[in-house]
Amino acid sequence: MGTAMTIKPLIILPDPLLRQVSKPIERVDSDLQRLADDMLETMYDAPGIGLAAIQIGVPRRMLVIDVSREGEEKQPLVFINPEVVKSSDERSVYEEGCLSIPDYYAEVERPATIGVKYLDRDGKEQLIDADGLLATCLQHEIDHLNGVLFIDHISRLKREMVIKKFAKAAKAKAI
Ligand code: GNR
Ligand code: NI
Repeated sequence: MGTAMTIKPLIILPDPLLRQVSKPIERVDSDLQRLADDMLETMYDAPGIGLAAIQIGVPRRMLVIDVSREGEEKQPLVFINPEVVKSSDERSVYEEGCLSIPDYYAEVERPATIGVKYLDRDGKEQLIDADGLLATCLQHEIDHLNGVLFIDHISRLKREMVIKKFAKAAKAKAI
């Protein structure tokens, strides 16, 4: 029985996979748990505080998050088929980045607090009230499940500049 986790290659802009809507997960089995563990390993290696399955090329509705700080105990979280069931009128602004859009950062405004219903790594239904960085990160990841990127929340001018830059870089790499 192999238990070693695998670091998977990340999908980068402008890969059209990032615009795909991910499909619900029908069964939480050992294959899915292995995928969750590989996603956590890939996220920690990057390093990042969240990762959606589509970022490693799997169009399924699962994401992982760990917003614990460096030096603190790790707090890996697995969210399967997450659904936002409530969100606050209060907004908060964070400087966001994305492992699929390396080295670009921008401020994004989102609901400060959200409630999310999901299945955990054991397939058990859970409800979480999230605020702060966890709320922001959860919304960033749930966006990925719907083919939405954080640059979709910034100005059109900035977004088009970023997309152009990454399209150019991909073209140069292909030669
Ligand atoms: O590592 C990440 N950091 C981050 C910072 C602010 C808001 C969202 C994030 S998520 C990002 C990892 C990632 O791209 N997840 O999809
Ligand atoms: Ni991202």
